[in-house]
Amino acid sequence: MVKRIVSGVQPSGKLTIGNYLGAIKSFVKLQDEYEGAEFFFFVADLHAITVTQDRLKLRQSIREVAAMYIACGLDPDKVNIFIQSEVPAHNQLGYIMESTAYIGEMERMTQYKDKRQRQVEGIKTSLLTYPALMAADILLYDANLVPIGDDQDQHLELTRMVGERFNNQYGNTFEIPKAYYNKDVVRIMSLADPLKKMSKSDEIERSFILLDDEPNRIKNKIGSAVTDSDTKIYFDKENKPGISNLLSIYAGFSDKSVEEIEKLYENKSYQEFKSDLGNLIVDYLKPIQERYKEILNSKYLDEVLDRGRDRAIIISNRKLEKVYHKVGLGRKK
Ligand code: AQP
Repeated sequence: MVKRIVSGVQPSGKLTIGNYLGAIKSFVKLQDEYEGAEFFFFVADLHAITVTQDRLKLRQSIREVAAMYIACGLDPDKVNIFIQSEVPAHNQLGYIMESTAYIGEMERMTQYKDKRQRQVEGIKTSLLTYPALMAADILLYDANLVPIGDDQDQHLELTRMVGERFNNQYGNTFEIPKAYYNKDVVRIMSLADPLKKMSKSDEIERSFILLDDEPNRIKNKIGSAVTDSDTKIYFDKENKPGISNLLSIYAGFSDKSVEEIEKLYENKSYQEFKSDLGNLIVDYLKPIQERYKEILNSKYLDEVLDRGRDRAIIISNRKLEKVYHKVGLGRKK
């Protein structure tokens, strides 16, 4: 039985349509699918500081991610929404996980290898060790289902491994989580370079569409998205990565399959396709953006985050106490 579901998004900038189609849309689906489960969706601010962040921007982004969760359809009456750094047990169990995992295991993570190459001013220790914190994020809640994108596979595998290692060494303590992949979800690629993932921290602004981008900006970004010289609209990731990416985005924002969309645009131009796609995204995001504006600076958002934090603290402290006891930390009570 699915008891608890946990996931988070880093506030390393404003959220993109990649974050929505790849993660938040699935969170909303899960919330409706697993009625009996308890949900913990957090803003992963501790993960964001594995690379340097501007403190004022970070603080703003934390609020923005939380508001976007709600605007996109997460219902605070059904799910717990909280900020990771406000629940100290994440860090505390993170350290225990660092003391369970081996350095070699961290060094093998491909995200670490990729991200370290992009660091010009030195690599922070936490960029290496954050998978231990991620293991803690999940194991603290005995989550048995974790919605992730395929880029997080390796981290979830590590979580399972350190959880099992701890259980073997100290006796059964943690539920070992399973990944939840939404089969409809594909990786959304950069509009400027369709061979690269769309990322909120990309320096090229036209490479991503933000969930709170103005309508004209959205249309312009789609209009200027890199495509290929051939003029036909069909899905071929290898030879037509630009158009294939736009087809995936179209499918994500409509209830149509890629095949249906291909048919619809069989004899139409790129221009017509892009113009329709721009309008589709604008219309889809309109109610989300309206709700987002209402919530962002509201007391309601703080109430939701307080409530989520309080519940997360109760559950996570219970687990942490058990873990400390098993490891032999502190005084015997
Ligand atoms: N382009 C994408 N396509 C599909 N899914 C995506 N996700 C992110 N980008 C895409 C999914 O969003 C969830 C939360 O991601 P995150 O913000 O915690 O980390 P990330 O994957 O590193 O996202 P970004 O936007 O690329 O952030 P930066 O630029 O800071 O590294 C994850 O489930 C992810 O799969």
